[in-house]
Amino acid sequence: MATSFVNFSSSEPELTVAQDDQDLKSLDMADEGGKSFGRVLPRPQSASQRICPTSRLLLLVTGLCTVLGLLVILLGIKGAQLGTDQQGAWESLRSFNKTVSVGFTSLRQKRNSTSSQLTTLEQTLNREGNETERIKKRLESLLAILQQDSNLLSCQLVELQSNGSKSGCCPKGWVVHQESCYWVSRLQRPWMEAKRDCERKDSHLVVINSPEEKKFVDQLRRSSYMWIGLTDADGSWKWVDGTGYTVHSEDWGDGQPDHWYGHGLRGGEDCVHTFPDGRWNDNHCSRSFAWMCEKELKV
Ligand code: MBG
Ligand code: CA
Repeated sequence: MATSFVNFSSSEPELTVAQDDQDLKSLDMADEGGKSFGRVLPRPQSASQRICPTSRLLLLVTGLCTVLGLLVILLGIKGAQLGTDQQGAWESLRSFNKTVSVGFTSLRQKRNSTSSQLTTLEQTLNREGNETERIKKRLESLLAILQQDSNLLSCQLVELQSNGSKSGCCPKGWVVHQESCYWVSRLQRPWMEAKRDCERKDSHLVVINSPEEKKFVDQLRRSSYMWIGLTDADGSWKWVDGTGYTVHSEDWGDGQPDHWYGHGLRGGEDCVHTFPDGRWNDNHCSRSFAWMCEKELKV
């Protein structure tokens, strides 16, 4: 036996109460044909089934409106909160900016002040430096005078103590080295005149006794060509103090001594002078060169 149910779907809004009655009747008739024992009561309807579709639509719209309203209120509250937060952040930023600006101004002032202090300090230092340099130079010159006086005094003391037989110092203008004093001429003269000049100065033309002394003489000489106290005028090589000399080729320039006669002057070459490189050459004694005198310290 088939049982039909009334369809209440919202897709059929044209369904009316009259139609419902007809349906019920048809149900009754079906039951009679099916040997039922009495009249069947209509099934109870749910609350939603009892409300008409228009009302349901109305309810739906109202619900939607309520939800939308709530959403709008929520968004409003959120927006207000956001606005408050933004205002706070803006205030903090402004205050931070102000602090930074104040700090920057203060730093700039400090920098200016430090810069002017530095300038003043620099000027003071320069002044002090100049003054120190001036005092230093004055002290140095005083010290040099003091040194000279001290040397002179010690020389005089040595001379006094030895009754004039000893001298502890070199005369002014002479250079002390080891136990000798040396003097270099500015003029140029023939060898014999140079020799006599040294003797007038209570000294002799330089006598070189060691490679060390040769090095010192080379450093002291002003001129490239300078007479020294070596000659073979009497036939053998001797120093002016009478000591003999044996020729060592390393002392001489290439091919020297050669007693050269090619100069056209009378005789050969008997007097010795330095070449620019410090090595020696025998030359005609009448030639004019600078010369060096030496005197031993009497100590
Ligand atoms: C010269 C010397 C001279 C003689 C000559 C020989 C280039 O030097 O001064 O003394 O030795 O050389 O050529
Ligand atoms: Ca020569």
